[in-house]
Amino acid sequence: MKYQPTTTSKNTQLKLYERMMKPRLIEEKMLILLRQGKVSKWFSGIGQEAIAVGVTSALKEEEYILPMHRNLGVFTSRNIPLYRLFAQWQGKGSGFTKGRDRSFHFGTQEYKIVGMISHLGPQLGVADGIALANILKREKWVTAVFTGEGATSEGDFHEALNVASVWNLPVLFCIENNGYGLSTPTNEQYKCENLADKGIGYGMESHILDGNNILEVYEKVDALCQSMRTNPRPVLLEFKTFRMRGHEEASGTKYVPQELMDQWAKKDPISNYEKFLVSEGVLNDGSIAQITERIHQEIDEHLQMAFNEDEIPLDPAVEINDVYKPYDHKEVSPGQKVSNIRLIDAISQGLRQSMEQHENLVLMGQDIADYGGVFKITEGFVDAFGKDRVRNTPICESAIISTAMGLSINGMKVMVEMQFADFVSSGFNPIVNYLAKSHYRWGEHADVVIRMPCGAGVGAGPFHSQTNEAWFTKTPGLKVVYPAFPYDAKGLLASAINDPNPVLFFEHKALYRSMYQDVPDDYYTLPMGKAGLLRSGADITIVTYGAGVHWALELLDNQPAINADLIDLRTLQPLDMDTIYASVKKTAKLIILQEDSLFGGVASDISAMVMENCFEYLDAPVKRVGSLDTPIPFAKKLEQNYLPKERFSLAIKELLEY
Ligand SMILES: Cc1ncc(C[n+]2csc(CCOP(=O)(O)OP(=O)(O)O)c2C)c(N)n1
Repeated sequence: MKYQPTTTSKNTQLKLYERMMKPRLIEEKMLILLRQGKVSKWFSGIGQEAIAVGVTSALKEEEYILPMHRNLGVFTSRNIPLYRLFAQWQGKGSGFTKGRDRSFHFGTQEYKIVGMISHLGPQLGVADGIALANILKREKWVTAVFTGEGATSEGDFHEALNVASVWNLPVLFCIENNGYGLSTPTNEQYKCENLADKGIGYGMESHILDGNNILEVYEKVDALCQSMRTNPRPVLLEFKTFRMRGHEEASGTKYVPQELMDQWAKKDPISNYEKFLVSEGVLNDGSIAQITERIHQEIDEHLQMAFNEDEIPLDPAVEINDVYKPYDHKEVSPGQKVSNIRLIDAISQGLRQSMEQHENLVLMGQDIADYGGVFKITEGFVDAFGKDRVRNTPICESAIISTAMGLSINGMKVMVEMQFADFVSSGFNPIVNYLAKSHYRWGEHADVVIRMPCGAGVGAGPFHSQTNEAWFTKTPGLKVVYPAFPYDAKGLLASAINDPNPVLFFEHKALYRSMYQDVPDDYYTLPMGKAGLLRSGADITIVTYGAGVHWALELLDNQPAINADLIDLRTLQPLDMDTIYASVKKTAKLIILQEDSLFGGVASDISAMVMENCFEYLDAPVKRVGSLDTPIPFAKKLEQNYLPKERFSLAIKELLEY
């Protein structure tokens, strides 16, 4: 292997050598421990050290780096004490996840490292968000993110590169092309000659680098970072390298031709560099032995510390308490002056006032800037707050949700508008796996509200009518808000934005322009997790939310003989079970009405909890009423037939007569 004449100082040359040796020697130790059953899975980066070490060494300490599963050199080059890494791999308390996640699946704000989630691709969009926050804060920093060549086949790769390019974000996208994605060779993964060529399609500068040559990696990345700091732009780098061991240790390398192994063994980034440094007089046998011995000693000492550490004590309350970031709701009382406005106006007003409250709040969504969004909720916002904070996005829900995560990691608050709640399925993965799980996994909250225009009754068919809250109430780590009235919507939206946890905020489209109420003009907040008791009666409890509230009110207005408690849940996570229990203990009968199709919805869980906790108080089985278990049909009569409004009045009659 050839090393070009170098501008890198001898000191740095030596530092780079030591930085590559450390992960190599750690890995060699881990392979022994793995065979002894003392560590769990191991993803080897042997032979790829020059990339992680070179890129990390070219970045400043303040600059975020987002590594993958073969990038131990990122963690060691940021000088994380080794015992903390070892503890992480053993699931011990000194690690970064309280034993909740394994290997490199963690981040640390202290070292400005944001680790991966298993799904690989979302990492790239998170880098976009971090870089965008830097731009908005006028910080001239680069963000580096890694991906394997296999994960470039994920839509997230395409989406994240496109967003970075359209928004001109200073992200260094580093593809480690190591020949195989698990057992799949590159020719079964992509068809172009070089992955760097994909840069052209995104209008993005790209380069191919020899990933096994530390000086080439370090010098080129260093020069690029300097240039990106003064002239912010994304850059795509393809590092050619090779995976010298199995996908993970247990899986072997039988499918890799021996010639390839032999050919790449000759290109080992450490032994070649070592020879070069010896020839340059930077290293000699004595100093090599000294460095090796010093690192071995450090590894042994720190391993002992990790082994000596006790297992994490079990405490279910600690586990439950760490799912959400603790947050004290601050009540801001509504002012006296009110105006009679529609649900849609209340949401728009609440959002506008939150933009005034929080200078770091950024809005993102399709067509939300000059166009004002398809429902016009952000109309006029660009004039008031500028295009930096009110951002039109390309059509790429997954990358935008990941970008929102990155913005939050880097100190911003975010509201993402789904054009329709139905389209959230295209951003489902980062919501349920990244936003929802980060606080529990490594203590990183996701300060993101996702607004969800939802619901049927507008003749919009299967893909513009769903009320898909149950996809999210199932997922620990998310909060779910579902107001039925303008007053609640405005106050709860302000609270959702204040809350540092991820919140899905459902807004019923059929109520947007039909529902009026006197709403305070000024900013105010309402607490989450408090249901509203809209009517009081002794004979039956009706629990519902969203459009269901208005169906129930209509029924009670038309049939005054029905003597019911009517509970509007307002938020589904947290869920106010106390109000439900208290009412059921009084009325002895419960009917739960939801617009969502029946099976697996919120009503089912409420029913189960009431059966478990109030069985002795009940005079009849709990009744659930929901939509048909079909997709939502378009034609008016079919849609009416699908929705539970008619069935609700029959069911309540039956239950009263039970
Ligand atoms: C969405 C998703 N699909 C599949 C997997 C299983 N998986 C984990 S790593 C991997 C191969 C990744 O290959 P590449 O991106 O080239 O990275 P490398 O492992 O070669 O470093 C696969 C298939 C996963 N983790 N996530």
